[in-house]
Amino acid sequence: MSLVPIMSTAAAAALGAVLVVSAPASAATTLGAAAAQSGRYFGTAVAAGKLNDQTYVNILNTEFSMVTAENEMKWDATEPNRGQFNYSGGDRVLNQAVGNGKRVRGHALLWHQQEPGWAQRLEGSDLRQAMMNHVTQVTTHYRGKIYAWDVVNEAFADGGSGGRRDSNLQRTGNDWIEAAFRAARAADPAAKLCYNDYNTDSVNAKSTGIYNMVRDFKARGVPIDCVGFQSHLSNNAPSDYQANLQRFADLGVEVQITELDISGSNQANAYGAVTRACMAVRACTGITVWGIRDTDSWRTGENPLLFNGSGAKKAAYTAVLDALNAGGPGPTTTTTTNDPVPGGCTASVSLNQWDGGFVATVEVTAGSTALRGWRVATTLSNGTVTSSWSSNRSGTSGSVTFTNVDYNGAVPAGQSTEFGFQGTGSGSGLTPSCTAT
Ligand code: 9MR
Repeated sequence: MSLVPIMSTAAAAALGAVLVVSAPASAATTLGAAAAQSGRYFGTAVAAGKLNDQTYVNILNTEFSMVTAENEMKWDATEPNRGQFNYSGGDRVLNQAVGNGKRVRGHALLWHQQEPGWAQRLEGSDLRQAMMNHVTQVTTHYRGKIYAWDVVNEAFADGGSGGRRDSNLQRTGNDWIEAAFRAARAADPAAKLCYNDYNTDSVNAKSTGIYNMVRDFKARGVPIDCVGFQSHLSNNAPSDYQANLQRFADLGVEVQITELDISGSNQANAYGAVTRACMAVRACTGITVWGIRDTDSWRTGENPLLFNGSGAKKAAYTAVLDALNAGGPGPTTTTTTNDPVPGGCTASVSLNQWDGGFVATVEVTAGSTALRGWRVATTLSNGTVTSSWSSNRSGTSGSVTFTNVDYNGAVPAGQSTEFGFQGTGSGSGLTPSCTAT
């Protein structure tokens, strides 16, 4: 038998007790603000062609803190002819987002669908060369502007094999995925690099195949930072949805829900469950829905989104907002398999600027856990680095990244180390961001 103590509000007040029966008064009223309370983002896919639709843009600007171009950064859009790049649609989506204080997920560098016709006709080493050039060119164009890239999209087969999908990309050799990640890292060291796929929302043969690839990449030092779970769902989130996210997180990568949409009469509950699962996994850094209104969805007639065709909030919206407001442990920075670094790090800069040149000194401070290594990403818009010290550097202007050298990677919890650089032009506007490695 169990005893359930029951006390009236009046009795509780008489005893000086405080009853909290509803969400905190500070509950946020938009998806982006609610997600930000735990250090996460809430995003949506955006179609450039809808940026003239006032209802669409109002919801976009009010509710979302991250944007993915629905089609405009794909291979067919960005390189319609070999070696001729067109960034008009992608830039439009990016500039609208950045201009309204949002960040951008890049989608997608290599995918067997939406290859331009000329690439579909290539095979072998010629195709491999074109693939790597594409990755390098596009990540260079967007260097320093992208929060995370879907470097490779949908490369694993459906069904029980757990293996790779056949495609002309795959036939260039099994190492095409790691080659793409390395090329992307070299061109934009500040962007997180993700593998993205669908039907991976539970522990199944396909997600396990990807899990094994990520584990192998981490073991061999292939630069992968995150795994995207598209989560095109019907009626329910799988019962092991959270456990599946967590097993990837335990490999030392971030996890992101990248293309969420859910059809069916249990939609609101399922949206709530997916959101709560992300909130319960520290390394789940954010959620993106694949469109704003039901009428914007690729799943015509299924009404799988958070706003109806008139732009009104649905029950699913409230379920998501409540789950975001309920909180959860904040996301971590990139962690390693056996030695997580949940404390992270911060970086601050002090600048000595004169007419035509500058010296910047950067202080790296460990969080609540000792650092074993660090990476500091900066954007230098109007200057050029001529030399640097106490760090390894990649880049001279635009996106410039510094990593520790062997003698200053280890920093005790709460303590600091310094590095610096000097250059010509202006060093103003530096906002360094630190990642524990
Ligand atoms: O939503 C996109 C739709 O407008 C395109 O016609 C389609 C082309 O294949 O791609 C859709 O987005 C896909 C995304 O890029 C990758 N995962 C599956 C998405 C839905 O098909």
